Amino acid sequence: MSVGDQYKPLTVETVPAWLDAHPRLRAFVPGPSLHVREVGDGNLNLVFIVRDDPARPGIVLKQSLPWVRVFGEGWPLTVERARHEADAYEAYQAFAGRTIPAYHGFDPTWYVIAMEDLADLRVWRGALNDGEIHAEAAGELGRFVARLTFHTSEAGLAPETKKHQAALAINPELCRITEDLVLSEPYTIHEHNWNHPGIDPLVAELRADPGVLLEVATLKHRFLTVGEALIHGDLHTGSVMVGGGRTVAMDPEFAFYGPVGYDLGALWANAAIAAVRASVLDRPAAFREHVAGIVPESWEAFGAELRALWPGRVDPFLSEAFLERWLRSIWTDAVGYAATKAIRRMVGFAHVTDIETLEEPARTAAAAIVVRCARRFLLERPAIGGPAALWAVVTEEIARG
Ligand code: SR1
Ligand code: MG
Repeated sequence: MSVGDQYKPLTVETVPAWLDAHPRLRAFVPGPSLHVREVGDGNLNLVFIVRDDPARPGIVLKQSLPWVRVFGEGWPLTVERARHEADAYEAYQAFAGRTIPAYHGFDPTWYVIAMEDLADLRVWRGALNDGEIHAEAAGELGRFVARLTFHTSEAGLAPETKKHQAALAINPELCRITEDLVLSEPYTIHEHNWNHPGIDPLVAELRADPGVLLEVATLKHRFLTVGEALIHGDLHTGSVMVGGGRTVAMDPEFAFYGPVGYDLGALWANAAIAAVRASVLDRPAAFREHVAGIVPESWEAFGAELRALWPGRVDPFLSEAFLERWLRSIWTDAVGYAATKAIRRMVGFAHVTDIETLEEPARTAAAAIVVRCARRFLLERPAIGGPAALWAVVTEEIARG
């Protein structure tokens, strides 16, 4: 979809006039002069923090560009992703409470979403990179995924309603990014891919392993065909903000009706990556235990919340026993997607600061450990029955160095 004539990328200079033309949003920052900072550090969009007093929260404006920000105009990407993000926030508002930013509206001409300025919070990836402990984050995210699982699936919606919601939420261009960048390209020779030369042999082995390729094809097929709930679609630690006891999931521009395990897998891949970083940096034991708790705490909170919500399901035929079976299926998916989300960050287009800010030789050593963990997640999935077994793989591979 091309942008209209009135669309222009905002700049720190043009944001004040844009806000003046949006009085309802300007009311969040009523002072006479505005301080605007562009703080987008993701791969795709512009993000502005706007304040009338630099010391007090104001408003955040996020605008999609008609291309991939980190690549440039040579990689076009639909601006409609902002609409998908806005729609996801609207849907999540009904049950997510303060685990999403307060959502203030969407401008469909400029593809701008307005939301809460999460002033005292920081991106969880950066906090983990710095060795900060945010004890509540994993549990909050597990509960958030459980709530979206319940309230946007046939558990919480009449089947007709769910089908209409799913139709409105189709997000083919953003899904295609995932299908390509996460679930295909890393396993092929592709110009988007890169890795540290020290892991070339591991990468070659991965790409030549029929068992790996079959698992990834299966996961890709499930991503293409399974529409369980309105998943976030990109729930890595860079899509989460933490601070002051609050945990906020943001950036749901990849949201669509997909497999729930994809969201948990995204979180767990990044927990494994954070654990490997913590190990090569020899972080204190308390921090390493905190990171080791992310998978069990999120999984337990997810299961507990979904079980607590289940008596309120709209279709009693979806029994308690069915829920237990569904939880097993979500677990199995999540382990597989954790593998693919970890591998894409070591081998594919978009890498992560957890690893890339390490000095050599730690950087290459860390990437190798992550790839070995992820390969085992894929191949040993049937034997990885719970968080302890999953984390045992991480611990063993870290110990191998
Ligand atoms: C083109 S880079 C795309 C990646 O950035 C987002 O954060 C998603 O993870 C996506 O795969
Ligand atoms: Mg993002």
